[in-house]
Amino acid sequence: MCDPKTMRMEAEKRSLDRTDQEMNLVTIQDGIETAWDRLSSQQPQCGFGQLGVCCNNCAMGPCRIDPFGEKAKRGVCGADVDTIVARNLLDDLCVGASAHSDHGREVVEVMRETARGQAEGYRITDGKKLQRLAAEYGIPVSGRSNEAIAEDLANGMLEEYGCIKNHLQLSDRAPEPTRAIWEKTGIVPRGIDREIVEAMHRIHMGVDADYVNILLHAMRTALGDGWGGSMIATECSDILFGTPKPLSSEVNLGTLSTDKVNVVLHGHNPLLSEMIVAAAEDPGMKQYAEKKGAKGINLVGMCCTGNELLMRSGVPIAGNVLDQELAIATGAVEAMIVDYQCIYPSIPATAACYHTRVITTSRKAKIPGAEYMEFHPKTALATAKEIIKRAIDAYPDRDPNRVRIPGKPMKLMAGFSEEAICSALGGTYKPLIDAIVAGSIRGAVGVVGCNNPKIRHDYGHVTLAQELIKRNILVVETGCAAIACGKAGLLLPEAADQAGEGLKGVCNLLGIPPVLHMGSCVDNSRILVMAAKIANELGVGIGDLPIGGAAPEWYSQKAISIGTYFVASGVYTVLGIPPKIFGSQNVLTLLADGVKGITNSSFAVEPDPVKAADLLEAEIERKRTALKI
Ligand code: BF8
Repeated sequence: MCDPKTMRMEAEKRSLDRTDQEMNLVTIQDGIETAWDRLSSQQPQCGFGQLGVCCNNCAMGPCRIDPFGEKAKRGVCGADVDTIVARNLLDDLCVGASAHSDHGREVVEVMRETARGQAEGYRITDGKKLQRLAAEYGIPVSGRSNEAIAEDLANGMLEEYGCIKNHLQLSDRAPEPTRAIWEKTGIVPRGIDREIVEAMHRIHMGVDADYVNILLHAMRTALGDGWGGSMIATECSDILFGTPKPLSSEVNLGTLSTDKVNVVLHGHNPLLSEMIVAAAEDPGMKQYAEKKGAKGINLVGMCCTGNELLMRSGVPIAGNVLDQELAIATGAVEAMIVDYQCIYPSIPATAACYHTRVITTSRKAKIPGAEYMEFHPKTALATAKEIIKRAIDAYPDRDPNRVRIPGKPMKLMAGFSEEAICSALGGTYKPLIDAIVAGSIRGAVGVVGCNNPKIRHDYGHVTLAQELIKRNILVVETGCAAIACGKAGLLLPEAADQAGEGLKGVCNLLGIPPVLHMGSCVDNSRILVMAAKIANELGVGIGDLPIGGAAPEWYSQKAISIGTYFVASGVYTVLGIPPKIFGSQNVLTLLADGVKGITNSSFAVEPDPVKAADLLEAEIERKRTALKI
């Protein structure tokens, strides 16, 4: 591809955002390999794999079912296509639920170490939330220090991972009609790790072969993530670092600086990134940067750890998951500091083309070619300073002739925790409910999830959000979806001009955007809590509400878990990328239709975001009619 016009067309085809297009062009011109190139080199991708009909679980295999011919209708063990497809889906879901929940466990452990005075630099920031949570767990608060309460709360939450009481406290936040459905169907989550371990057991050859039974357990495992591990991650992060409130900041690759040390914080857990922010504020660090010729230190976020920092401290965010290579290709990144999840293993190879240092920090996520600096709560601040120092040390190696920072940052508004939304409404959801009942707002949709190079970068998120707000449907977002809409200017109050008259009026009245940034992917739990509170006010289940969910560009197993706990909680969910289940008509029918009879919600697959908006709107109207509003 050497013709400049062709290269530009390819760059524009890859991404929606101008700054991303500019950097795509640079990578194409300079031959810097990205996910788009690797996707192309993988073509054609395995058709059996896409249908979910391969089984590589045991040494009698690998097997694959021929979905079209008469031969090979069962694996060597005798599993048919329904069993194999359902088992594979549960396997993927477990990976996603584990990622969220293990992240949550680390936050609780640090909360406990903080309470015991064993974690350097951490403190209890939101004492009120701590006390509210303690009350939910039945922990006495009167006359006790925050530290004593936090230690008990951490122990109570950690117990729920293994769980001998067979009950997750925070699942009681779900409305009674929703919990009754779980009870009746036998999908009440009994523990966070427990459901995942049981799922692994069921996947073993010769255990669960009934696809319905397997999929019901998938729901239970996902509920343990949404109402357990993820919710714990969100709540304890708020306790330690503060519950987000509306604030302004900036987004896109233009947030990188031409004359400061650029440090990109990429990954998921705020435990690391919050300490890096604290370390970078040390005046000694700034002086050190100046000594090396820089004008200071510019911290920017990426992916969900970026969302965590943006939500609480307004740290600018450089981009979402498909931006990680593009950021390095600006030639202006001194260090990319990562913990875990969604970090391309090839990042050190990309960084090797520049002066960029990739620093891994988690014992469970090492990457060959990266520098490793193990991060422990006990010595967190000291390690964070050492990491910043390494970033500064790279600054003199920056080649100014190779620096290409594209465009200007886009402004945005973020920080819409569930508490912040409720307080923007005046401390109660009544005004929102009134607007929904009156029809000026038809309903709400959570647009969540990743980027996937199979879909034009950000196109799915942005187009779907635009379509929904036009139809007076409020959009709440998390993860890479929120970053995509931030780049497109949809997280600004002025974006209400793109909304239908009813939604526009409400947004203008409250001074909020029509697309609300609710946080990282574990913060989808904030959406659950909001839905539960609204359902409780109306005296109905979540499945009765005129709401929906969508993951237009998902790639991650975490998204499978999120989508499944949405559906199991009663939220109709549209996926933009087909999950690997199309090899089994039975699995497909159950998830797209059969489940409706259980949770009054289901999955749909629709790659075209305009058609996805049609589906979501139709579902919202169906629910409105049933509610007689
Ligand atoms: O947890 S949205 S690509 S960054 S998986 Fe990853 Fe997907 Fe982005 Fe956050 Ni969520």
